[in-house]
Amino acid sequence: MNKTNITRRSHPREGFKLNRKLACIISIFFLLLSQFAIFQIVVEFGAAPDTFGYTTIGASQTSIVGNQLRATKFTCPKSGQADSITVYIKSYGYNPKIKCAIYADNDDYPENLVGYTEEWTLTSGWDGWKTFNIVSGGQLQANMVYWLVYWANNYAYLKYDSGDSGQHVYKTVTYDGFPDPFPSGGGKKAQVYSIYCTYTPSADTQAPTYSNIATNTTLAGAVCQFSVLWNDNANVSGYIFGTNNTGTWQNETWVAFSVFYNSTAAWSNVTKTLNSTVDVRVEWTVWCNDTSNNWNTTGTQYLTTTPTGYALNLRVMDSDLSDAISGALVYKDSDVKVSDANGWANWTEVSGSIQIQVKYFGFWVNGTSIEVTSDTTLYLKCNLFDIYVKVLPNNQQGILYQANVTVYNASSVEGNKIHTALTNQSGYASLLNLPNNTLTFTIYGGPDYSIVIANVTRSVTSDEEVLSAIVCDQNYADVDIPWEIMIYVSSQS
Ligand SMILES: [Ca+2]
Ligand SMILES: [Ca+2]
Repeated sequence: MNKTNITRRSHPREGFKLNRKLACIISIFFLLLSQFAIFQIVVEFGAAPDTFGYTTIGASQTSIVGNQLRATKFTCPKSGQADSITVYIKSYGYNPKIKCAIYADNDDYPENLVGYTEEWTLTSGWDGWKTFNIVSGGQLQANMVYWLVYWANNYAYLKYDSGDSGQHVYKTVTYDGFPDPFPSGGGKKAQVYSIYCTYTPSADTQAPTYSNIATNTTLAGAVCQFSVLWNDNANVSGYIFGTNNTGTWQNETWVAFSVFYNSTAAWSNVTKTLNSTVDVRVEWTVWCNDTSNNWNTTGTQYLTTTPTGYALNLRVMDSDLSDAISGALVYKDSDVKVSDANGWANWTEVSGSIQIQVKYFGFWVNGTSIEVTSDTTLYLKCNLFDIYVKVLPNNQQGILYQANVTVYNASSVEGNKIHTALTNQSGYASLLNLPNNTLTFTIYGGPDYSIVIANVTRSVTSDEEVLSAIVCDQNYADVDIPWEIMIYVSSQS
């Protein structure tokens, strides 16, 4: 960054006050105009001179030999026309001819001559600022780097302070007409000299531009933010928001931007509660002016209000979708319902992204993310599997017929019971819809669940799975088992 001291001759606040008055007038216009009216309001502001350069009298001074170009680098913030160059000069006892110039920058070195001033002869005893009027050229571009150049044909003192590296360039050239381009090979110093340019900024005729037009909801009755990002070549000033959200078109009063996105841009963010009726076309428009009161508009934007939610009907099913599962815990985000006798868990007023999870006997058997944008019915295919398991007597000879095989999610107590089944004539028990986990299989030696003849765990991992056989080796000798088939069936072994 160059060390730059910019003096503002007009305070931006003055523009704001003026804009507020204008806003009142403009608002009345808007109330009278229909939303379809085309309008343009142009107000000319007198362009006040501005400066760029170093307007401070430097603490140090140095005698500058004649016939040497002395250039100091600055950035001009706005486009405009240079009026003059002002330098702090102190007499060294000579009366040199002096003039100034502006050079464009090329890679941190002065290059093309942009403009130059009248010539003046230093008077004896001079010690102060001297303004040289531009007599040729002087067109300036916003945010461009320029070199302000002092040139004399004999000694005088100049004032300076320490500056940025390479901010000052000196080059010996015999005093004459300004060279164009600036001769190469000059020396560099980290100094900033007391020299500045006074210029008249160009009138701003460019209207603001817009982007990022957005609304953050369409739900009827919801609080909605209407957003537009406005940008300008100079700066944005304020905006007017209009909408038919209430049923009739209404333009609000002009609002000055108070928080800026950057030095030339700001968001017009307006919050409204949307019309509570579904399927209403809500139209809206934003108008924005810049600090020179150039206007632009988004034109008519619109959204259509949507229902606040939808029906969400979930049916808990087993892995092959053949059985509906009742008694499962169905989570819709943190909200939970128990699936009914036909496996259903139903909600209303649902919208947006939903996380669904199903828990069955303490085990997660489904996890699904969905986006609800209309009435939705889903069958949840859960990890619930049908399995077969063979039950063998203690001697592993023959089979057990009508043995009670009961499956628990943990210890063998009634509250943990998932399913129960009796073995068939081949010694197999068929158990439906077990969660895919390690479960407890308990085989009882009587209908009252009083005598345990086997208690093992088996892992259920897939549908139609045949688990490893269970050998009933507990309390077996003590039990009178009426259903044991002692006939040895070779084909079953
Ligand atoms: Ca503008
Ligand atoms: Ca099944």
